[in-house]
Amino acid sequence: MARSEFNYSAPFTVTEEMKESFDEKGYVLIRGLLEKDELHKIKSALEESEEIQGNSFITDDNEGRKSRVTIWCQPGNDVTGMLSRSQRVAGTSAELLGGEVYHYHSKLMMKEARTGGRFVWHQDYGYWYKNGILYPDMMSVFVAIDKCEKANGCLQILEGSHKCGRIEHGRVGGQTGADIDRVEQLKTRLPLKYVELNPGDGIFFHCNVLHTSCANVSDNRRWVFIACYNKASNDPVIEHHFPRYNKLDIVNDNAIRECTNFSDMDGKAFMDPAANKTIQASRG
Ligand SMILES: O=C(O)CCC(=O)C(=O)O
Repeated sequence: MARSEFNYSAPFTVTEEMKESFDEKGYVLIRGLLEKDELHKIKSALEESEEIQGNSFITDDNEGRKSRVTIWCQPGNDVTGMLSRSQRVAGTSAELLGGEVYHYHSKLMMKEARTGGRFVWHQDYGYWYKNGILYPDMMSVFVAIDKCEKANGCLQILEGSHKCGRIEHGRVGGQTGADIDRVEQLKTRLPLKYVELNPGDGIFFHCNVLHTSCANVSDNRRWVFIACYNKASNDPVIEHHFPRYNKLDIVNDNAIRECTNFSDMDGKAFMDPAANKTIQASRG
C-alpha cells in the first residue's frame, strides 16, 4: 500500500506513489507544502485584507458555536490567488485528477479559539452534486494556516471513503450533512484519521472523501485555506453560485514568493452567502 504522507521539496513533482495514495486512500498529505516565508505572506494577506475579512459570513453549528468563512469564486492576482493558481496546488490537483482543472472556489475557514464551530460529516460532492456537476471529478486542497490539532478542531477523514460513491446528504442544522447511519456503518470498516497539521502543511483530497471537524475547544485559533478544483471536462450543466469552466492561468511556484500584492483583491468575486442554497449563513 502506498504511503500517504510526503515531505515537500522544490522543485515539486507528483510521483506515482502520490497518485496511488490519492486513488487508493482518497488523499495525499504534503508536509511543508508552503515554506515559512510563503506561509507568512499568505497569512498576512488573509489577516490584513479588508475584503477577505469584510466578506466573511457566519456558519452556526447549532451547538452554540460558530465559524467564520470567506469564499471567493476566482483566484485573483494577490498572493492568495498565486497559491490557488500555483503549479504546486492547481497543477498537482490536475495531475491527481488526471486532466486540466479550473478553479471552483477558494475559501478561508476561521475557527476562532473557544468559539469556532464543528462541521458535520459530509462529502464535498454531497452538495456540489446539487450544482449540476455530473461527475465526482473534483477535489480540495486544505492548507493549514495555523497549527491544526484535535483540540482546535482539525480535519478528520474516513480513509478510502471516496470509493463508496456519493452518500445521501440532507440538512443538519444549517449545514449539509451525510446520512449519519451510513457514516457510522462506514466507520466500522474504514480508518478514521485525525489530520493534524503544522502551519504550511497541506492535504489534497478527493471530493467523495467523508470528512468532518470538531469545535475548537482550545485557546488556539484554527484558520485554514482551502482551494477547490473541478475538472475542465466536468463543466456544470447549470449556472449556479460557483463558476462554470473558465481557463485557469496556472503560475510557476515562485509566484507566491515573488508576489507583492497583498491588498488588491480585484476580480476575486467574493460569494454572497444568500446566493448559495447549500448553506445557511449570516453576515459576520
Ligand atoms: O474547516 C473545516 O474543518 C472543514 C471544512 C470543510 O469540511 C469543507 O469546507 O468542506
